[in-house]
Formats: sequence, structure tokens, C-alpha cells
Amino acid sequence: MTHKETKQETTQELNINSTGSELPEKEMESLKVTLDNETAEMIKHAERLGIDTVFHRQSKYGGPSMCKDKSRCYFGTMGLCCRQCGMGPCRIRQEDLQKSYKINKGTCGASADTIVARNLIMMVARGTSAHASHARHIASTLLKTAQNKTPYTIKEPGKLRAIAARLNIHEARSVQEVAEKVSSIALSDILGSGESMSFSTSYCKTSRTHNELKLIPRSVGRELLDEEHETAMGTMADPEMFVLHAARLGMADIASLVISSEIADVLFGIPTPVGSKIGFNVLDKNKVNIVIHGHVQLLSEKIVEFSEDRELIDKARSLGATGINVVGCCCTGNEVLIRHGVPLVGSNLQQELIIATGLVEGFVVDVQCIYPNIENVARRFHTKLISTMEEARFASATHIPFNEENADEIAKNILNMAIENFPNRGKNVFVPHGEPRDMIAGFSVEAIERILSNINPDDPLKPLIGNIASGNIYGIVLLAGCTSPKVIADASHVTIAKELLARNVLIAATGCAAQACARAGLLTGDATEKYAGDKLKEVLRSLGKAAGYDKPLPPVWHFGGCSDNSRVILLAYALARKLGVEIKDLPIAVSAAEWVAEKATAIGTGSVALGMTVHLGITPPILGSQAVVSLLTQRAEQLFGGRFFVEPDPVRAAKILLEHIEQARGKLGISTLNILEKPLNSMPELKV
Ligand code: BF8
Ligand code: SF4
Repeated sequence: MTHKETKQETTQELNINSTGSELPEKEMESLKVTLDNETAEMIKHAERLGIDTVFHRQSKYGGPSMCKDKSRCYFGTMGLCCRQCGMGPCRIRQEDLQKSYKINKGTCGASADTIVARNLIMMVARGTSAHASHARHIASTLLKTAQNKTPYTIKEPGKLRAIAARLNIHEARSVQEVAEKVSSIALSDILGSGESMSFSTSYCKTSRTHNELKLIPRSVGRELLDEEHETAMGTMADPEMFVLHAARLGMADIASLVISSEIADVLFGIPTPVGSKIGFNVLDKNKVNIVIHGHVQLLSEKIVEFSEDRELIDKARSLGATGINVVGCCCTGNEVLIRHGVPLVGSNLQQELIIATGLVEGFVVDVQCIYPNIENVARRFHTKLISTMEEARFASATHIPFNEENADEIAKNILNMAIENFPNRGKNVFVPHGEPRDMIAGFSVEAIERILSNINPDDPLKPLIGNIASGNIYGIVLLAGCTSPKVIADASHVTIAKELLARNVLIAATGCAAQACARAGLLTGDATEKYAGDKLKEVLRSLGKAAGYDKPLPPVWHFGGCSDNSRVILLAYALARKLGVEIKDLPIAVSAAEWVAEKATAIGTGSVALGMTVHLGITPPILGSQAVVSLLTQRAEQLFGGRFFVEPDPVRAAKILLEHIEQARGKLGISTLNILEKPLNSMPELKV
């Protein structure tokens, strides 16, 4: 079986959109691996040094094109590999996809539908546990802070009380009492034995269907326990029940995101638009460079705080540096960006290249999306790789265990270590040409309401609703998730953003997707003038004025890390409530065009369960089961109102997202503009 055959099977028989095979081989050869010139320059530099990166390793599997992804296992790609028990591993083929390979059941008799669904739920569960673990760290810090056991403070008591009101906590008096109650409920949502997660039921409007299908999550721990049991050999066999449980886990995942970002706001402040920069050139040749990478921002908050400590700065100066420069990578980076304007050096695909600049004294990681190969890259330089959480250890890293109680000392210790490493910097330093790109980031529901209240103080959301109803904002699309080397990195996000902006669709963005847009210069007021359709441009100009800027607001609103996807979901709920409709009825959709991590599958599944339509640009490993494909892409819409669709071509994906918006507008009875009659641009955008 060749990969070409696989492609035909998957696209024709399962009716999943795919364009890869339509592109001539020659054309694919000429495509580059990334849209970002700086990243391309750094890849060449790494090559000169003999350092392999995620891009080089992907090239061994065929490069940034799934149609040439020849070396990957057919069975794994289709989700048809099972190694649950000692009779396996089994690799099978769904009966009607059989050609020369005749095995269509595992040794135990498990069908393709069972195996694919079982693999899927395990993926969603891993993503959920990552987000819930993040939420547990944040909630536990609030609890300990309320008990005066940490050096953190409660920065936003007003927000804390708003969360408490939502959770129906009315009897507590002092801020400490409220914090203890809120954090205890959050912790019990994650690990307790209650009947439903309070952060799910009080934040996400659930329907009769959710109740009938038993989609309201109990605690995350309980859902994960049952998932582990169900996926054990010889237990659950029904693909539909697996998918429904995956939906429940997805809802538990969204509730975990809500806990993380709501409580992080209480501890660290509510994000509001802030200017900053992105690119390798935010590293400073004259300063001690410290990169903070990962997701749980508890330590990073303190590293940022103490990077301004006079004594530490003097120490850096005494060792020949002009100061201390803290920059962010991935979602920890996003979190300190949206609250403090800390610059971003890169996202998931840049992490190895950041070290390859030779300019990093301390590379501090917490958890998630940390590529194991950074150990090998760090070894080539003076860079101190510092791990900080028990969940993410690296054999050659210096481990400085983080705990909330001693956060100040630990942060200072790490800063000292990086400062003392400055004299060890070698001569082999390299940064790409050019300047870092400007950006504005830090959108939150509260910040948006504050800006809008300058237009309508009594009813801040009204102007937004009015502009959506009139078609000035044709719809909203959330670009979420990672950047992927399986496609041209950044290009899918950026192409979708540009296609939609031109048609007056406002873009919300989070995670590495937001960083891809930032690298392409889409997070500025100038980008609004350049890329937004005329109507959207006018709206963003007046919002810019209302915010007190001399430029329009950017056309892509950066809401933060992946846990901040909850902010966009909460904004959607606020709009739905105002319009008196369900979230599924809104002209809003989600795109995870370059998803990589299991976490993205958890957020995506949760979003679909809540009624959103979700685009995936990378085909998930489910094509081995028609039943699972149909459950996720068709049946889901009947059950929840939302569905997944898979479309690797970003231009076509934009078209489908627009069609969804147009349909939603039609059903709501608000203006439709036959927007799709305008031709969409074609692939050449990607040839950069
Ligand atoms: O949580 S977007 S690669 S960094 S998983 Fe990871 Fe994906 Fe980036 Fe943030 Ni989200
Ligand atoms: Fe094979 Fe069944 Fe064991 Fe999976 S559980 S490895 S399909 S025998």
C-alpha cells in the first residue's frame, strides 16, 4: 500500500477534504518549510552548525506536505494501531479499506471503530489532564496565597468576587475567605468526587441534550479515571460511547481552562492591550538573556518581577552585561506578554533555534510543548537548561524544583544562575537580520468591555452586537493551537487570517497561532489598514479611538496562551446571551489549522461539544473508522450543534469557515452579503 492509495481511500471514501495530492510533486519540492524569514535564516544557521531541529526531523518524513509524508506508518496515521495488551500490538484495516492487507480485527476481536475511537479518547484525555494539571497548580497557589503561605498577592479582588458570585458563593466575607472557597471549588472540580464541575455548569450554558447525553463532566479526575478504565483491554467497545465520553472530557478541559485563566487574572491581573515585540531579535546581545518556556506561569511571573531587581541588575553589570532581558516562548511567554508586555522570542517550532542563537544564558522550562531535543541543542552552547516542575524532567537539565511557598527565592536563584553564566557566552552567536515585529496583545472580555464602554457606558456589548448584526463585523473566527512542521509553518494561520480579514471577519487568536499572526505583522493597527475589509476597518478605527490609540485596534486580537481560549468562549457566551441565542447559532467558528499537541484535540472536542464548528488543518488519526469520522464531522452537529471539519488547504478552509458564518447569519436573519461571490486568493500566498 503506498501513501497515494491511502490518500485516495481517505479522501474519496470518507469524503474528507484534502488538497495535498492535487499539487504537483514539483511544486511541493519548491515550497519552503516556514513562512517566517527569520525562522528560515535560523534553520540555515542551525544546519551550518550541524544541529538538527524539528524541521530537519520532519523533512525525513517528507517535509511540510502530508502528501509526501511517506515514511509515517499507515496504521498509526489512520488510528488503526492498538497496543493495549500483551496479545498485541495489533494493526488492522477496516474491512472496506482492505486491499492486500487482510487483517480487520485485533486478536481480541476489536474492530477498527473500537480501536480508532479508543485511541482518540486517549489523546483527548492526555490533553485534558495537561490543562487540568495547569489549573490545579494555579488554584492551589490561590488557596495557599489566601492562607498567607506564598509570596503572591491577590491583585484583583474584584474579579475574585465576580468569580465567587458566578459560583454562588455569597456567604464569605473577607477576600481571603472568598479566595479559599473559590480555590477549594476549583480543586474539587479537578480532583474531587462531586456530581458536576461547578466551573463547567456556572460558566458554560448546557442544554437538555448535554444532560440527556450525560455530557456534564464530574470532576476531571473522575472523568480521567473512567477513561483509563474504559480504554483498558476488553472493556468499552462502543465507538459512540467513546466519542461521547471524549466530548465530556472536552467539556472538562474547557472548564479547566476557565479555572486557569480566571484565577490567574485574580493573582496576576486582568490582561489589557499592551504593546510588545516578537522575533529572535528580542534577544539582546548585550544583556543576560533568559527565556521562559512552557505553560504554567507561576514561576515566570516571579522571574519577570525579579528581573527588575536592582541588586541583580548590578550583578549582571558587574559581569559585563548591560542588564537582564527576559523573553518568552510558547504559552508561558504568552501569559507574561498579555499581562506585562514581555517580548516573545518564538513559539513551539522556534524553541531549538532560540538556543542555537548562542545568546541564551538561561532557558527555563516548566511544562508542556518542550521538545526533548532542546537538551542536545543546549549542550552545544553555554546555555543552562533549567527544568522546574516535577512533571517535566530532562536528564541533562539542572533541576530547580518550583514550589509556590518559596517562589521568590527560586526565581532569584534562577536569575543568579543565568547572570553568572553570562561570561561563559561563546563567540558563536547569531541572530537573523531585521528588527523584531511590533504587536499589540492582551485582549480579555473585561478589556473589550472597557473599551466598548467608552462608546456605550450602559451596555458595552451593544456596539459589538450592532456591528455584527449590520455585517460590519461579518463574523468572528478564533485561530487557536500550535504551528506545525507538517505544513508550511505559520502559513496556514496567516493565510486563513488574511482571507477572512479581507471579508470583514474579526480574528481572535491564542497560543502559537497568535504568535504566527504576530510574526506576520498582523497584530498592529497598520495591519488593520492593510488587511481588513472596509467595514471591519471602520469598526477597528473607531475602537482604536475609543481605546485612546492614534491607530485602529489590530485586526487579530491576541487573547493569550491556550488556556485563554476560555476567554474567547466566554466572549461568545456573552454575545449569545445578549442575542438570546445559543453559542451554536452565532456567526463564530474556530480553526486549529496547524494543531500539534493533544491539548488541541481536547479544546477542539470541548468546543464542538459546546456547539462550535472547528476546523482542523492537520488530519487527525481517525480516518481508519468511518463511524468515528461521521460521529465527529456529521453526527456531532445533530448532537451538539457543532462539528469538526478537516481541510488542509488554508484558502479552502477559509471558504468553509465563511460558509459557516454565512449560514449562521442567514439563520439568525441578519444581513448576508453574498460575500463568497468574491473570488478567494489561491495557493501562491504560501510560496515565500
Ligand atoms: O498550549 S499552541 S504548541 S505552546 S499546545 Fe503548545 Fe500548541 Fe503552542 Fe501552548 Ni497550545
Ligand atoms: Fe490487539 Fe485487542 Fe490487545 Fe488491542 S486490546 S492489542 S486489539 S488484542
